[in-house]
Amino acid sequence: MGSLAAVLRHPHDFYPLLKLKMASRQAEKQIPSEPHWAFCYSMLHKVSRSFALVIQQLGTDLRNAVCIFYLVLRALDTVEDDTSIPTDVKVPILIAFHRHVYDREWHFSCGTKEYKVLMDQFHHVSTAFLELGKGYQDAIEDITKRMGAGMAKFICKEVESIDDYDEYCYYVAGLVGLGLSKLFYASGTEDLAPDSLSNSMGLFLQKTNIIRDYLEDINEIPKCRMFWPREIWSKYVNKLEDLKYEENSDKAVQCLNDMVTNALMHVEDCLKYMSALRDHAIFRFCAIPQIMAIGTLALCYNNIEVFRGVVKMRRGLTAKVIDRTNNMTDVYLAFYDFSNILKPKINKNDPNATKTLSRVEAIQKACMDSGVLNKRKSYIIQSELRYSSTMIVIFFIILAIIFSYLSSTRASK
Ligand code: D61
Ligand code: MG
Repeated sequence: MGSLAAVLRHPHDFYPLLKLKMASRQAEKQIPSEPHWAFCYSMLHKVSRSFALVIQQLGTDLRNAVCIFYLVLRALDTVEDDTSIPTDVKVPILIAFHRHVYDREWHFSCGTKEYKVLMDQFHHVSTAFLELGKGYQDAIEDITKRMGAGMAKFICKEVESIDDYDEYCYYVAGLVGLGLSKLFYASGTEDLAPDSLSNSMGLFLQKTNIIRDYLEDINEIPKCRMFWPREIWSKYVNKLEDLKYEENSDKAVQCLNDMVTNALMHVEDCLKYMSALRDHAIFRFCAIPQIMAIGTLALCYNNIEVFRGVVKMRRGLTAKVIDRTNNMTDVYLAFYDFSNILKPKINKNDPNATKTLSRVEAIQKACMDSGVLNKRKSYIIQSELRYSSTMIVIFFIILAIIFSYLSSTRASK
């Protein structure tokens, strides 16, 4: 019923949503027959709401490697995220995780729901890992080792400075970017991207998650998790959790805007990274999550709801992004449009207004300088207007038909 209401409110979402639904049905049908690969792909669909579909569209070899890369790191992250595991148990597991992937007997039960299934049946993941090419295995092992060590370091350490924040995000997401670039290179279709650009791809996604998930992380049971750096929040409140109390609403929004401005720093690097990609499937795999991130930041900026519940892009808009992201022109248009949504939300009394505005303008300039912006009008906003006016016309035609039908049946009675 909720989705019917959503489609009625945004009728232009209907077609992309239908297409997305059919694509995910298709993906579910394509699950391989060998039990370990079947487990890995069905797990991927269960644990990764956003990445499964774009991973599914990669060529077979690279797809298998990225799928296992994802599941290995998701399992490592399940250990990191489980706040009920005592530190002295958790740290050695994180540090040795890169060796466990070679051991079909190894497993460690933790996490909940689908994550628990992934952990309990991890032998399927290690079996599949052992079937990958040596180049893929080495890249996955190397990143898992470095990420595990980084996570272990931050188990006993809080995110104090902005440098700590960047360092933590490097371990949990920047390294994924480095690893993916290596896998793309190993697949023979792409050049090896510079580490700093690969890192920015991960940082932009991770920081967006950390901003959006404030409430979920602070309310984590039995122990809250804190990723917002003290160097930023201490300018606004005495304790990070104070941001969620209604009496601090003004300060909370200012702090949130500071965090969004910080995340926007990575955009130019991300555009540069994506503009160097050649393969269409790899391009979409990289670009769709990035567009979702800038869309989420535009939605979160100056939005008190981040401290009250979940702020997410509506499913229809997500479906539209998946449907329409095919080349760099689409990416520039999307980044331009979403920064245009954010721009009018900047309040000149916000302590970081000037900084945020100059960030947004720098992003818009990068999109402009690509020279593709005037070729096509718009990505999200204009098409919504165009579609909705068409829909209003169709709506009235249908209404007229129903009305004339009803009046003719009444007349014949
Ligand atoms: C191109 C395309 C995709 C990219 C990329 C470049 C560069 C980096 C990334 C994806 C990684 C972005 C991570 C952002 C989401 N954050 C998390 O999931 C947090 O966990 C971090 C540690 C595990 C990372 C697992 C991962 C994620 C995405 C992948 C991947 C591996 C492998 C291949 C493709 C994508 C977060 O998780 C909790 C949650 O958000 O639910 C956390 O614990 O902080
Ligand atoms: Mg984590």
